[in-house]
Order: sequence, then structure tokens, then C-alpha cells
Amino acid sequence: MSTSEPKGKEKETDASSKKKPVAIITIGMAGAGKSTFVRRLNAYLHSRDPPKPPYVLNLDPAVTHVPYEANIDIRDTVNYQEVMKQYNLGPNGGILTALNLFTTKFDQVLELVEKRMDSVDYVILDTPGQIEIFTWSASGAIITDAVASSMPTVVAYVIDTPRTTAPATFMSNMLYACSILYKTKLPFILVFNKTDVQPHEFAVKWMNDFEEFQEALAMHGSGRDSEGEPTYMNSLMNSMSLVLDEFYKGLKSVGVSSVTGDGFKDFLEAVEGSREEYETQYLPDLERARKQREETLRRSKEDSMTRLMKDLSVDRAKNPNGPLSAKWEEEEDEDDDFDENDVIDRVEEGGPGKYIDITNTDSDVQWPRPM
Ligand SMILES: Nc1nc2c(ncn2[C@@H]2O[C@H](COP(=O)(O)OP(=O)(O)OP(=O)(O)O)[C@@H](O)[C@H]2O)c(=O)[nH]1
Ligand SMILES: [Mg+2]
Repeated sequence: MSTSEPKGKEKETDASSKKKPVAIITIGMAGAGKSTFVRRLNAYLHSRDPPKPPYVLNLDPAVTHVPYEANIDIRDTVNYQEVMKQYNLGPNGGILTALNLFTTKFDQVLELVEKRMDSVDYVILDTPGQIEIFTWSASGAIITDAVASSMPTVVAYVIDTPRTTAPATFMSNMLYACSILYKTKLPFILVFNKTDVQPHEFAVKWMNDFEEFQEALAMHGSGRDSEGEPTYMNSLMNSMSLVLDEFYKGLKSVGVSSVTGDGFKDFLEAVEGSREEYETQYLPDLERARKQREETLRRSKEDSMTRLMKDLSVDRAKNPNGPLSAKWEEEEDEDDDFDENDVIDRVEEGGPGKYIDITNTDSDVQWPRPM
């Protein structure tokens, strides 16, 4: 059953159009439904009255078919197959290197996004299938920080609900979410996807009441070894559930179906709530960290200058003609064997989020590829 909102039923606040757009970074385990979620969110925003076309970025270099029209697509800048060949890499190393190469051009991405700041309300980022490539790489951190310093940003952690009904799987997924939250420190929304297959009420129950979760744990396995003692795994999970209880307190969670469109209204409400959270919590922290960094940098610069001046005076005393004969070495042409392209906005001419509705068709749509 689809509960996607009919046109014209939702009230829009005009004030929000004057605000900066919110960036939604979609993260989740492989196959959790990130790309389908981005496709549905894109369709949902287009169907609003008035339409709110988002600015969409695909950061997955290895995907062969993107089910939405991305404004910026990493595949236009870096050829992942070529990277694998040139650098002798396997698939994951290839994706990671492609992302690293793209990150070196992320200033261009931000420039393109900034050009559209006034006309879009949401900037959506779809990340590579292998979650750790984005969450545990330097480039993932650089991209996240760069986006979060330019606009309100929220992490949408997409969960494959039918695959997390087992308490142990649920817990490992939540621990992963927890580690991303503490790493990025950004407002965080747990998105229980695929609710058309498996409603997410069980997860809400487990998050609200850890005794319910412990009961589920006990029911799921015997939880006791041959001598009747709780198994190591069971004790560990029981203690972990207490830790996670703290983590759940500051979290928003919604259930969605990226196939039927169910729950997307709730998701956008959670995003608006996260904007406030970003402004009241993340921004002041960011400002504090920036000041601290600047201060450290200033001190280290002063320190280096003093040492440099000292060294120069010693050199001059030793060799008065030295500086006159010093010559810069001629700059060598950088001969990179891998050729990257500049970042392009695919729909620069057509306005933000030029959109083709493919949400109700299973046909294999061939997206136009830039030459
Ligand atoms: N029933 C159902 N299936 C879904 C839903 N969302 C995604 N799927 C299916 O889940 C599979 C994976 O979806 P993707 O969107 O490719 O997932 P992903 O996280 O982007 O995958 P990778 O980028 O490869 O990690 C596809 O077969 C989707 O059709 C949903 O809400 N309901
Ligand atoms: Mg994907």
C-alpha cells in the first residue's frame, strides 16, 4: 500500500526556501537500498506542490546503472575500470582510489553545488555500496567535512529492515551506526527501509526498551552453554545493549519503503528537525574546532618562521654569497599516467534536478551519458 502524499496536500513553509539547503548523506550496508531510497526521495520531492527538485550526487564509481538522474556523477570524472587497470587494484581498492581521485576535485563539486544553493532545498549524496569505503576512508571524511562545513548536513543511515530482524544482526548494524555517529558527529537519522516487506515496529520496540531486546536475545538462541552459564556472546550483547541504549536516546528513526514511498513525509520532517540540531549543536562545535585549529596553525607557523630565520642567519654567516647563487630547480611537468576529467553538472542547462519519472516502471531506462 502506498501512502505517498497526493499533490497539494502538504503545507510548505515559504521561509524554508530562503534557508540554505540541507545535505542528506545516504550511508548504509551494501544492498540496504541506498540508491533506491535516493531515487524515491528524488521522486517524492518532485511530486510536492510546489515541486522541490533536489540536487543529487552519485559518489558510487562502480555502479553500472543509477536509478535516478544525478546532477553530478563521479563516473563522469573518474573511470573506475581504468583506475583498477592503471593501479593494479581489485574492486574495492579501485572504488577507494576512484573516490580519492574524485575528492581531489571536490572543491569543483562544492562550487557547482553553491551555484544552486538558492534554488534547491536538498542536496542528496548517494555513497558507494561498500559502506567502509566511505565511512573509514580519508576521502569519505574529507567529503563529509567539506559538505558539513558548507551547509546543514544530516546522515541518513539506511537499514535493510528484513535483514535485521535477528537480534545479533540488529545489534551489529546499530553498533556500526553508532560508530559513524561518533565519527561524523552529525545529526543522524536511522532509516528502516523495505518496510513493505518487514514493518520496523520490532526495531522501535527494541530501541525504546532494552529489556525487550534482551528478551528477544534470550529467545533467539539458548544463550546458555552446556553448563548452563550465559555464553560469552550473550553476555557481550547484553552489556552492549546497555551502551546502545544511550546511543538511541539522541537518535531519530523512521520507517520507509523506497518501493511504495511510505514514510517519506516522516523522513523529511526528521530532516527538518536535524537542521535545527545541526545549527544548535554541530555548528558551534565546528566553530570551536576551527578556532582551535587556526590557533595551533598560527603557533606552529610562528615557530617554524623563528626557526627558519635562525637557520638563515647561520647560513648567511657561514656563506655570505650562498643566497645569490641559489637557483630554483625547474619545475618538471607532472606526467600523470591517469587522466581524470573535470567535475561536470549534467543538468546545468536544464535547471536543478531535470527529472524523468521512472519510479513506476521496471523498464531498463538508458540514461543519457555525456560524450
Ligand atoms: N521491497 C523492497 N525492496 C527494496 C527497497 N529498497 C530497495 N530495495 C531493493 O533492494 C535491492 C538493493 O537496492 P539498492 O538501492 O541497489 O541498494 P544499495 O544500498 O544502493 O546497493 P549498493 O549501492 O550496491 O550497496 C534492490 O533489489 C532494490 O530493488 C524497498 O523499500 N522495498
Ligand atoms: Mg547503490
